[in-house]
Amino acid sequence: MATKFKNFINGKWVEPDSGKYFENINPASKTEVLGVFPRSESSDVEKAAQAAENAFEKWKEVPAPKRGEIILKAAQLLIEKKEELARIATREMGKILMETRGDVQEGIDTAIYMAGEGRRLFGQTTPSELRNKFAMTVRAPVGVVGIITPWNFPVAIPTWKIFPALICGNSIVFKPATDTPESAIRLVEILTEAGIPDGVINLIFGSGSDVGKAIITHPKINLISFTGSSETGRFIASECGKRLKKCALEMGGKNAQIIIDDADLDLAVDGALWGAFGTTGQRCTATSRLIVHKKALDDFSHKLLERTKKIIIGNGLDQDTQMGPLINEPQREKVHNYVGIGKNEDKAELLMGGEPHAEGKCSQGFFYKPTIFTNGNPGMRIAQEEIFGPVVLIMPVKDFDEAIKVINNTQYGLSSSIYTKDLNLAFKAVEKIQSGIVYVNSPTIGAESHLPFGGVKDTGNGHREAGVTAIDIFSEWKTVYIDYSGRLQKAQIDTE
Ligand code: UN1
Repeated sequence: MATKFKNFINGKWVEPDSGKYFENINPASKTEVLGVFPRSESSDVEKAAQAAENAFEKWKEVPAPKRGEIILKAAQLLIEKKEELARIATREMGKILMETRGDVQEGIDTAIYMAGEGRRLFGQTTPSELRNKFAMTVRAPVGVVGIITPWNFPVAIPTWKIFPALICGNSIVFKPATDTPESAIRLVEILTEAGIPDGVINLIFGSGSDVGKAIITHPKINLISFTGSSETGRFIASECGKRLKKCALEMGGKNAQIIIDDADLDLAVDGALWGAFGTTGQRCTATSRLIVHKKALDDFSHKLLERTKKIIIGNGLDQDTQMGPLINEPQREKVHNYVGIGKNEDKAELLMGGEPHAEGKCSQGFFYKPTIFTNGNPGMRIAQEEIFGPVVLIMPVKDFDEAIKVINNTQYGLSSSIYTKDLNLAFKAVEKIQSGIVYVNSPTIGAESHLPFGGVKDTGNGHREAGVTAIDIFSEWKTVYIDYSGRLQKAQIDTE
């Protein structure tokens, strides 16, 4: 019998009002049920929001350095439980252990960074335009925040949101993805063990259409922080817009790596493999386009194919596995559907893969072969739409200028990369590429937790997670003027 898990409201594990549950299965072995989790409804969100609102009153009064000490304790517990958490995450979402260890490490890094923010949370002091008047800014919490997270980074992405939210003094209603619920349970257990008071973090399981929508529209929830598709992000933005509610959205990507003909091609292939097939291509930052200078095309494509053929596909818990399954059957169907579209697109040529991988034990999971198309051009749907799978398109270009045009020819703008030994071209690329993150001589994945993370165009709505910019999401600026002149001074009017 699979374990039955519960929601977490006001410091207690509680059944959902509906009394209904859903099963979560292992994408590498679909007959393996990992647990049953609440199918919650808006009434559960209501209780969580009320608990969060009550808890906020006390939590915001706790000095930020003290909040930081609790977060540091959570970092220590994450370090102790890193392996256990990584294994849970691999079983839930399929990526290989090396990667889920990295996922947990990103959570640890964020916790350590945000614990330190408790002793910074800097405002500004600046001269007033008037005499005997003092001007400064301080940060205030936003209140109750709604956190809605995807399954591809079941530890890192929730921590990117939860730790800055907590250090700023907010309380939380957290809805994790339905494919990775146990990772969320373990994270909340760690926070509780570290000393986060009852009601400050509340965890509600269920679908986006029930629980997600109830969080987004709830009048007591003042901010929504979401990572997921641009389609859902648009819905959230419009619902928040109607209510004048702040929302920070991290959405899709169609990230590309440029390979100039002077590049170290072996290094560029290392980067392309990691970028395109790491996490089975299921990262917002995954490389889905390889923009290759014509002179390097044959060599690069040949090296890439030879290396891709050697990728070992399998259960992420097995030591030898290099690429795990896709998250679920609908995602595999979506990927396969895009492969079909690619095959029918004018001039695109399938070099390898393009079908499910169902050999041996893999027949039990949602595996898909690493897939490479070539002869791509920006007009193709597989060059424009986010696939979120192990599918990459090679796009030949005649020179640097064309490469820049092609890389920018997308509705998205998260992460980009260029491989070249020419310093001038590297700097030109940094300037001209329209994306939130640019890498030189490294792949499109590899963001670090103390630097801003996010994108332009349809990838984001102007916010950046991680680093100090996350503090801007989870706090409000308060501007303070202190007049110690003892008389009425009129800004913009008095001259003395
Ligand atoms: C994501 O894909 O949603 O740079 C986050 C990276 C990771 C974070 C990715 N550190 O790929």
